Amino acid sequence: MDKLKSETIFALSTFFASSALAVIRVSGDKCKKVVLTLCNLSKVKPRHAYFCELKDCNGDLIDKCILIFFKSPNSYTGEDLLEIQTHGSTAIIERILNELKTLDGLRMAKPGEFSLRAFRNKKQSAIYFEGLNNLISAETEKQRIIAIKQTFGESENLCKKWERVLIQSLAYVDASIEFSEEDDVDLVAVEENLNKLKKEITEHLEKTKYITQIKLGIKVLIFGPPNAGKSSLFNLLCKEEKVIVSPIKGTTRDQISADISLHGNKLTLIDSAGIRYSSNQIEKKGIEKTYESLKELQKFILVLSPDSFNNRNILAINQVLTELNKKELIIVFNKSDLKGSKNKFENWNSKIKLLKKFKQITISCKKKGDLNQILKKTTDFIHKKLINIDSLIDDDYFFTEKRHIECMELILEDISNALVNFDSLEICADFIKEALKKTNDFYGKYSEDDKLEHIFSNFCIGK
Ligand SMILES: Nc1nc2c(ncn2[C@@H]2O[C@H](COP(=O)(O)OP(=O)(O)OP(=O)(O)O)[C@@H](O)[C@H]2O)c(=O)[nH]1
Ligand SMILES: [Mg+2]
Repeated sequence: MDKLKSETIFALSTFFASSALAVIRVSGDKCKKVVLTLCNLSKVKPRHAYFCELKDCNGDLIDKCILIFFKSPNSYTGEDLLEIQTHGSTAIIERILNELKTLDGLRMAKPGEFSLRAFRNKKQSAIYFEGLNNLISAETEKQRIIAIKQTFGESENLCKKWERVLIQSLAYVDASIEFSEEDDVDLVAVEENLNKLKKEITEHLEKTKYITQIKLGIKVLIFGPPNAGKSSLFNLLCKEEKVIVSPIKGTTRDQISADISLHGNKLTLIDSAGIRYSSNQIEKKGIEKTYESLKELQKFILVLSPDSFNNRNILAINQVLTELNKKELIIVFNKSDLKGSKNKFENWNSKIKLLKKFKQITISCKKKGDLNQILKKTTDFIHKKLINIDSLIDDDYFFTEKRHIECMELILEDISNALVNFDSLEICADFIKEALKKTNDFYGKYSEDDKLEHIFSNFCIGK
């Protein structure tokens, strides 16, 4: 800890690319030395913008910059902090970073290290910094709204509300233990409040689990009869010829997956072996995998084509749809360029009544013309009808991290134990105390060092 404190760190806080401006941050005791060495200023007033020359150790001009000094503890990190705003060329940035590296006692910051130092200096809670990290990486309006709640207090207020219920419950239980002769303490209300709290935290836990899973990537299986164009659609969405496409039925034998970004959402797209009876051992295994994924996953794209309309395929697809229950599915009618395709698509719909339950789109992966347009039409459709995460996020989302899930699970366990032991008030009180300790974990108050480093290592460098 002391060693960390004695080291002054620096990093580029803006993007490493050509832009109008770049901001380099320096944090630690050596800030004033940097000001003197690079800018030849022997004194700097805190929170004043200085327009000055930035020179290397030979006295050659690197760039002119704006320099702002924040004196400890009134800075982002709580340490002396320097912000150097220069022109944003990669050459200038690199030159300054190299110059800083040569100064004694200075080193490049690790990802999230500025925030970690701020946290250690008790500037803000862990939820605040996690929110800030989410705010920086927010790609959609809903993500920004959740991040704002975390950064500017709403999520923390919710934890504090939970904390208050626990403190109050503990006070009543303690009072009841101490004054066991008297009937004044309303234990029924305490039990009711604890039950309400359990219900509320459980709801937040479920939502958070859902949202974190989505953040990691939504798995979408492309399935359908052989030769319908599943791999062609997969390649179209990946924007590259990732997998083999051929007129031979059973070309795809194993599952192949690729991560793609669809309207800012991470998707793991899986191409699969076409569903049919096959005597080929390898293909058979591939088809088994398709069936397993149909059981495991939640979101699917069914690809059908005019030339795959036959009794065998109708039977197989009908069976799959019957077993899908409430899972989410969209249908892509592919090969619309083939003659008579419209009739064949109608035939699919009339032979398998269940198909009409699902949203459908007609495309051609091979149509001559603007593939970009087809891609846009298809991705818009997938986003709207299968993926649209933003529509799943209501105003009631406050948490996003795996760490938050762990905290909530532990608190819930203690509350459940407290409730189970409501007849033995001493034991009940102990569990409420435990739950209270764990609410502190939400703010990161009692987190061990390595746990903290883990939280902050997800941040970008320079934050
Ligand atoms: N006319 C036409 N042909 C297409 C279209 N999409 C794919 N094809 C062709 O249909 C054949 C099968 O395409 P694939 O993408 O390999 O089909 P698949 O469903 O992955 O087939 P398997 O892996 O064998 O199950 C290939 O010859 C493709 O070029 C389309 O929109 N129109
Ligand atoms: Mg294929």
